[in-house]
Amino acid sequence: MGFKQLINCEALLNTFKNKQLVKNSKKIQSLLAVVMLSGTNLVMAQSASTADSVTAAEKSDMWTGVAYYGMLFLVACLCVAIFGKILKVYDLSQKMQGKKGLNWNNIMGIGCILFLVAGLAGAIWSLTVQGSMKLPEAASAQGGDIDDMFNLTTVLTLIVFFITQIALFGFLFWYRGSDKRRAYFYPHNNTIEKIWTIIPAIVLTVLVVFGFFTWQKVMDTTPAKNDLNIDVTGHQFNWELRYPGKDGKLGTVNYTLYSGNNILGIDFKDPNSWDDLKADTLVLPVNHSIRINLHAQDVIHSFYLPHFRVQLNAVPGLPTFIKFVPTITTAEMRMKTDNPKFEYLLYCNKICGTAHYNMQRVVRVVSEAEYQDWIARQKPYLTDALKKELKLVGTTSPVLKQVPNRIALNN
Ligand SMILES: [Cu+2]
Repeated sequence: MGFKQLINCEALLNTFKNKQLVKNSKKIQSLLAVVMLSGTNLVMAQSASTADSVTAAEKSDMWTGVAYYGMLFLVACLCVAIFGKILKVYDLSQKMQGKKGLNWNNIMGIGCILFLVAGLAGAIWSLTVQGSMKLPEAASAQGGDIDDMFNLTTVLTLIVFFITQIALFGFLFWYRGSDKRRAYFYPHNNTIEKIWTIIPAIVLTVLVVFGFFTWQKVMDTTPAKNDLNIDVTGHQFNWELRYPGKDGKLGTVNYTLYSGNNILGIDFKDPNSWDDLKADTLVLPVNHSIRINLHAQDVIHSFYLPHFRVQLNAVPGLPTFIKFVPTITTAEMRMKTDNPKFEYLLYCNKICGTAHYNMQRVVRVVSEAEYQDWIARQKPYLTDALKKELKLVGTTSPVLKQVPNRIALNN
């Protein structure tokens, strides 16, 4: 073989390879995606395992990630495929020997029943195992209504789920293909049409009406005389809590007044703001109507109190309000949950940035007397540093009343 021929041969081989590559490129790309996904998962698992605090139990848990279940699924698919091929080979060999082959209709019918049993067992397992991890009893008055609605919807959907799944796979088994019977042509039945239109219509109407009244009750934020107004401001990545002072009124806020010392932009021209208090914990008196005024300073956050079944978005430039009545104190909930360290928590329920997961505050529900004792110990927003910034050093309360003109400088 001459040199030229060798070159030609190699070129031909390359063209062939390229064609094959183009053909297989989609397969290769999908395979690569799967490998990368598993790779990322493993890397993340490894980085978690390098942390000092990771215990042996947590290390074993790292394998039960996406890759583990993905692989398990692939292995299960492979087993089913191999079992199917074995049956097919057995079937062909029987036919080659002139014997009657396998009855595939029976095999598929039994497969459907096995799928039904496995699926229902999985659903019951999920309900009992995951279901037992649900939140404790609702700690607010309207939380009970929301739970009732949730439970009613769950029960109704479960009934429909069990009936339809058993009917679907049961019919696939009972009426599987057979030489002994012919399919019956049954195109229309008015009675059946009426039943499966009227029953869901009634059930859905009940759910919608129930939901409508519950929504009205939960979202009624009309201010009332005995409301405890608390300002909650979300920013990346914390919640700021502002309580009214002795006057029971919160001063107005204006974002243009924001400064390093006045992080809420409180308008100190408003006398109501002078005794506003800063708090680290959201302390709430039990059985007292709480009205939360929500603000956000950068992106949308979400004020989320899962134990009270309360959630509302905090939107920049749009104050939002929510009212609720806490009914179970932290001490009572510690007894109920048999957990002496139990704390209610305020979370952010909008993925608002990198440290979103850590945007939490402890919420403590206490008796009225404990609340009064706690609020008396909180520090005002109008700190010495702020007075200095607003040129109020040395001023006493009566002088402070002349503040408006002097603070005009700040605007
Ligand atoms: Cu947030």
